[in-house]
Amino acid sequence: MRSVRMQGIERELKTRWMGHPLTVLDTVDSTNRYLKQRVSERRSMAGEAVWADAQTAGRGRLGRQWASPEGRNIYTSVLWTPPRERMSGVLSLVAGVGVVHAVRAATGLDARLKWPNDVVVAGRKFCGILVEAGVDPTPWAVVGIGINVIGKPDPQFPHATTLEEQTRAPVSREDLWLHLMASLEGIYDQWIRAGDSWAAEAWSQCTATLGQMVRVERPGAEPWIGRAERIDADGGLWVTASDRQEKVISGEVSLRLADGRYAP
Ligand code: BT5
Repeated sequence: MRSVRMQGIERELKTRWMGHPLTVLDTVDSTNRYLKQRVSERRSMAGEAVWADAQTAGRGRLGRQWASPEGRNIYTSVLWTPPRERMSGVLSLVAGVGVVHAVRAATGLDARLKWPNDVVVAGRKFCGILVEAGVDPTPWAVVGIGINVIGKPDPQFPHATTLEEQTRAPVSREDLWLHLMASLEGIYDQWIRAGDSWAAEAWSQCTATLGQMVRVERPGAEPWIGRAERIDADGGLWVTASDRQEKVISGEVSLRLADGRYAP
């Protein structure tokens, strides 16, 4: 059930546009699906958001699922309408930086980004980001963010954690959501002014991946190990070994540390 505070949370927002207007739901199949439908019905506006207390069909990338139990987490989607020339993998970087800054501000935890789009603390994933975008009728991006906040993580995901598990103290979902909207607005506006390479640099400042030896796993190909060197503004990751250098693209590969761990 949505809390009373969650229900009226839009009144507490200090943002100019991010998170307005907000729809708060007890349950929905997927907040991304819900917002995309509004886009397709031409009923949406930039900054519009949805926050559900539970999802029955929460989605990850490539058809994977996002576990979305009720009463404990954040499942939220926000609509962005960037200029056409800014539509690329950079959107996911911008969203990731926004989440990291919000979680650090709200909890003090050392949240970091694991390429391409996971947010981790102490090597465990507490947040996933799913950006779905298109240009019909005009450029749009639905930025979906799932954050494990309260209680223990689902034991079926060995790399998962929750913010409370990490802080060992209560964390307010509502405070965190307010931080999230403020942080996303600040990072988005700065990205529009400063450019895509600024976003890649901001991402690089809060990553757990760069500098690490990583194992690049591609379906049907031999895995190989190299150093994660840098990220391009389109989100591609340069990995270098003694005999090869490649830009790996999210969706094509999965990345683990060379020693098999999920993240540092
Ligand atoms: C993601 O996908 O990490 C993106 C997840 C985005 C979820 C949000 S919630 C609001 C919005 N509405 C939606 O329908 N989706 C977005 P991916 O990188 O594919 O990771 C998915 C994998 O993470 C799964 O295959 C599991 O292994 C693991 N996983 C699933 N649920 C998890 C959870 N609650 N916490 C940690 N790991 C989880």
